[in-house]
Amino acid sequence: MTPAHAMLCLEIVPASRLSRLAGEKMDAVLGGACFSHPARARDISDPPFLAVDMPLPSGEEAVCEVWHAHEPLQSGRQGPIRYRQGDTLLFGCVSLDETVAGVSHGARSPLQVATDAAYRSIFDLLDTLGYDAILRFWNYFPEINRESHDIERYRQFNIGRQDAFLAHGRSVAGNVPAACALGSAGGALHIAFLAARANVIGIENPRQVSAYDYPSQYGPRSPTFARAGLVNLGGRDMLFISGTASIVGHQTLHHGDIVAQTRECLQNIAAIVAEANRQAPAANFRLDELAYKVYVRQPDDLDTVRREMAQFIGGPTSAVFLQADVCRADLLVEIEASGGHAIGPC
Ligand code: 3EB
Repeated sequence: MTPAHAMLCLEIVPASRLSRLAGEKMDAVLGGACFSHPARARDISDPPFLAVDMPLPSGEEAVCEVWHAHEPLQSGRQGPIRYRQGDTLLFGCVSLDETVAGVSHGARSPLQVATDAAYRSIFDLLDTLGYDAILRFWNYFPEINRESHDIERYRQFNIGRQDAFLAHGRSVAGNVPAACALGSAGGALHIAFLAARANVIGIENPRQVSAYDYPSQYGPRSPTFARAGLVNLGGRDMLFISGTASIVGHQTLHHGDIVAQTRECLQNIAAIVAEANRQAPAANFRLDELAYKVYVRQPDDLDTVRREMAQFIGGPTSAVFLQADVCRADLLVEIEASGGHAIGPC
């Protein structure tokens, strides 16, 4: 039986409308993230929202993704984390300034130190409050492809993240959380996360080597994320698909070809959806019923990506388009998606 209300609902709204959400409507908001360039001064701290410096296609207003929960909620803070929780769900976010985090830590770069500290704080919080399942991490920080301290910043991030997983006795392969990691236009290291008192299953993509098994040519530590997370909340199967790129096996395909990279991303998402449906046959996830977030490296490619997506997916879809650097210099586009929850208006 399908419940009358999904426990979780994702709504995309212009930032100007978020500030006007009040009272009862805001009570049901878990939190979210707003994207604009430059990042707006944060005018909302409860519920917890990230303010990420990330350009939109020209002319578009600042946009927010807003997670609503259909259960009573209360807000809190622990260390650097702002969060809002119900009996089942928790959304949290943390913004750490590398320049502060990185004071005199020897060989470890400021980004690695900040990432390690942020993830340890998150795991402390989830352990304290008893949320077993992490449905999704979103990671944003500037200059993701720049090299410093003799190593690319994305790789510094991967070391800090994996160290925090290990420090908390968490597995760094197999059943790990879904995630994305994108280069913002500036500002702090921002991490948002959605967790639940539930069981989440990590889904892998048969077309790709699992990221946690990437060979060392991509950095001294493999990235700690699964291709997707599958969870049942309130009787509904939900799927959180990680950032997905033009990678087959462990290699980037279609250098410099935005059309082919977009199609390869979508083939990968289709393969992940098929794998999720194999593990949860009743779910029947469909490409044209997912909510998408699309990160494009070069603004001039936005229209091409939009067109390829419409052609591949067909039907009406919810999609947010952003300009961001992707975590390998040769990747031009990355697409994430989720489904099974309600899609707004919530
Ligand atoms: C990839 O498949 C592309 O480090 O958390 C996608 C999703 C990517 C998540 C992460 C990185 C991450 O390797 C990059």
